[in-house]
Amino acid sequence: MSKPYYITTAISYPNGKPHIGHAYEAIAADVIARFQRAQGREVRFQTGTDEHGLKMARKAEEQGRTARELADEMSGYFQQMCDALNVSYDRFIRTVEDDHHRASQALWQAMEAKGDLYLDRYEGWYSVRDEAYYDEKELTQGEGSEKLSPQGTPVEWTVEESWFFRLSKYQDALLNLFEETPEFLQPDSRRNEMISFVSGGLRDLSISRTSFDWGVKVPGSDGHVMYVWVDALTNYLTGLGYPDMDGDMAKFWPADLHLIGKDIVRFHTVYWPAFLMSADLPLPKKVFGHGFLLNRGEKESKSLGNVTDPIELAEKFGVDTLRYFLMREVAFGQDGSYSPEAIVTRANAELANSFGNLAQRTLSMIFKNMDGLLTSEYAVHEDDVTLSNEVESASASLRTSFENLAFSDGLDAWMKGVFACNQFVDEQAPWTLRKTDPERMKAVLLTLFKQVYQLAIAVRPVVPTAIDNLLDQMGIPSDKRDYEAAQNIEWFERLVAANFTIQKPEGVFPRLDMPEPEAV
Ligand code: ME8
Repeated sequence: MSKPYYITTAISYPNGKPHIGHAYEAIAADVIARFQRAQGREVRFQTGTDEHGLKMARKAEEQGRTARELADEMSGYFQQMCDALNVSYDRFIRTVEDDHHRASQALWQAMEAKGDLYLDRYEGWYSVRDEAYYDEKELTQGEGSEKLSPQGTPVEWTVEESWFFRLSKYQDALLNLFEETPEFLQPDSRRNEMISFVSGGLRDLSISRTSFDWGVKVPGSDGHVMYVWVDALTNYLTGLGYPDMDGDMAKFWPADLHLIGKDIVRFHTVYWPAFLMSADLPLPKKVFGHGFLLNRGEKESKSLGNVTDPIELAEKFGVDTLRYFLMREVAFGQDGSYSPEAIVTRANAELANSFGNLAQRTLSMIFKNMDGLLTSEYAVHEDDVTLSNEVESASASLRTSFENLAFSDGLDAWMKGVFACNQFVDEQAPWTLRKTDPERMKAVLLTLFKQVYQLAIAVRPVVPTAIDNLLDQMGIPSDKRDYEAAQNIEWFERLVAANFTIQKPEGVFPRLDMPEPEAV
């Protein structure tokens, strides 16, 4: 049995509706989860919402309702988005849930038992938008007397009694971690940023607040709620039943991958491993900080009026199209840009005209010229072997790239396999063979059928609905849709030996119309 695999996304702040960045992260994590399942691994996949903290409390106050009401409404939109985008999570966690409060308090007590917590007074800068503390030296001057965080958000001077975590004690351990286990934090550029941040000196971290009560209560300390990032990070343990160390904790912890955006790398690779070391828990194997998605090169914001609802985008272009575009267009780890024209161009060129056309041509020729009936009794030609080697190598490259989270490279390799097949169709010209050498035509179509199957299995984690639709038409049993089945196709020979027929094919990747230019 291969090892279980645990993957998480960040949990989103439900202080508004989800945006395209949230969709991007959820889709990428889903592709990884499906890819690992296709490799035969038992996967646990968690996503959810991060509902406590001052940002939520203030937003609710602005709207004249309770934080819980705001959280209940908005969290629902995040879950709907995941469902609409076919995100195959095992748990959608909400930090207001009881088991999460228990897990956060247990982690707190473990850190306290280690002697890592003490009560003091916090005086310093806080950004509500980032829910983060900053040192004076990290700030820049905004307009007038306003000071800004490194993320460009306003900070406010905060003075209150607070519990502190001895973060400074973990400085050397963290530097060792970055140096000795480079795969812990990827991509490399982000690791360099964190090495320089930690080398600059770590101060102890204020981890409780007394000026509001929207959070997890600090055990045994009336009036204190936990700093929202302490409870937020703990969600990764809650979902596995922590503090119970048997069951899912034993099976899935440490996490294989925390997938997060580049703006929250500090929390996940400095604070989180320090909390875990303090509580004597193993560290996650990898944290990957992906880039940001921009709308035509610009950050989306309410003031620019360019905020896109990811569900509308999926409804307009198709869920699979959006998933494919996001994984294909952006080099994972770097920032990327999207626009309706770029989505349509990519989908038409690669999904509709290349792969979709290949599948449709192959299946309709089998349907029309062979009554949909495949058998395996044809002489194999050298060209057939060459093509299947090319496709095999494209699929193997996709798998290696996906293992390294290089989705765009993997899909590029996949397209090479698709091109090789389309070239084979043109060269072999089965429509001519139909008259000149019908036996060879059948052999060519059987070869193509097998390659379409291979290419479909390779890309299935990215475009699951369209591929399942195609595989249904091809008559591929549902338990033969993973990498293991695609690598060892003896079952296929048995299947075609017994009157194997395909259905009348229908295209699975429609050609999309180019959107009208928007009126300015
Ligand atoms: O940071 N492109 O929540 P969040 C790509 N609650 N990714 C983006 C993005 C964009 N334009 N904008 C945001 C939080 N993200 C915390 C996380 S985890 C214990 C707590 C990513 O709703 C962002 O980097 O602000 C993060 O990974 C996720 O979306 C949620 O962001």
